[in-house]
Amino acid sequence: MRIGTTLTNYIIQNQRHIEGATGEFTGLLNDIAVACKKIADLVNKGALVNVLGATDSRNVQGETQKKLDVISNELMIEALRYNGHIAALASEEMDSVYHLPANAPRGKYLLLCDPLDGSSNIDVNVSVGTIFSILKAPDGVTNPSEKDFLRPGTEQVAAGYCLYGPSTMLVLTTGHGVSMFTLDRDFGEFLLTREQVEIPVDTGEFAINMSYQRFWDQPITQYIEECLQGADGPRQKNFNMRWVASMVAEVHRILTRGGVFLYPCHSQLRAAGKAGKLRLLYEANPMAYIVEQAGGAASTGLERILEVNPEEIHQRVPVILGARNEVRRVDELHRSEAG
Ligand code: AHM
Ligand code: MG
Repeated sequence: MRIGTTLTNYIIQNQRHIEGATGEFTGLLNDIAVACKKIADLVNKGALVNVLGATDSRNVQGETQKKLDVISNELMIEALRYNGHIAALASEEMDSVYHLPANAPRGKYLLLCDPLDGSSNIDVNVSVGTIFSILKAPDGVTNPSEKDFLRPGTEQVAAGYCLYGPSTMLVLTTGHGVSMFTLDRDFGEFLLTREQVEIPVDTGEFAINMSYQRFWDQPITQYIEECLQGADGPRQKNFNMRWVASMVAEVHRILTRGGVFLYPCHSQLRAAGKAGKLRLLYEANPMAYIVEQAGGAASTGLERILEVNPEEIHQRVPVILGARNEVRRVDELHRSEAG
């Protein structure tokens, strides 16, 4: 499609690939884009509009919520509530499923989102992002319950993220490759800037939070050790390392110049309920879908992320994603450990 095409036009033209799609899908993506533009505006204004810092509340995972976490969640709900494109919504910032008001029209989609991922970075003016995953509501269900959201990532109709960085960018897949749109603030529109994104199968760059090294399982310890040995070790090449602590920024870097990202399970912390950090339904699944659509791979080490059967809405999962050959190597190490 032509570079500079608006997101709306792009979606309308793409909708024909989606079985049974009506204008509802276009409407839903437009709603999400509107919420993202509003969040982008606040992230951009920051201290000028008093949105930095923390609230007194904690989310269901016990994490202190930032003001912008709460505001972004409200903006997402506000953009979707009365438009008739979704049947319900689930978010990192809400304990349970958000049910639409009784008088709101129902749509056929379910939205899962992390309204502002990487929010520990907000106050230090480093990139953050919104992540979203779209599922179809089961036929005939107008008031979905939590179990209707518990579906493997392979069932996603679309997934995307919006990165609030030096540019605001919306990255989207509907299962036919990955496209990138950049927000033109003069027009107030997301315009297509890149299509058919491809992640190189090999890389010399990994991303992991090294401070948890003592909690890693053996396969992760061995993989990182191999990378660190560089040209003198079994990999016979040097690796560089990055850690932004903002998954959206890490995935965006990987889509742009390659790399592998790891947020493994911290087995020794498992008893304390810390088996990894990232949530399956609204962080790992949408990112895994995008990465696979760009020719990369996404695994827990033991299985393809998109095939994990969810048991609860805020479930956590180990995440290894990016360059296909690196993810394969990590999988191989897990398999040889399992014998
Ligand atoms: P959040 O949803 O509470 O912002 O947490 C998710 C973020 C990811 O974006 C990032 O990869 C990770 O947390 C960083 O975690 P850590 O601080 O352990 O390095
Ligand atoms: Mg998050």
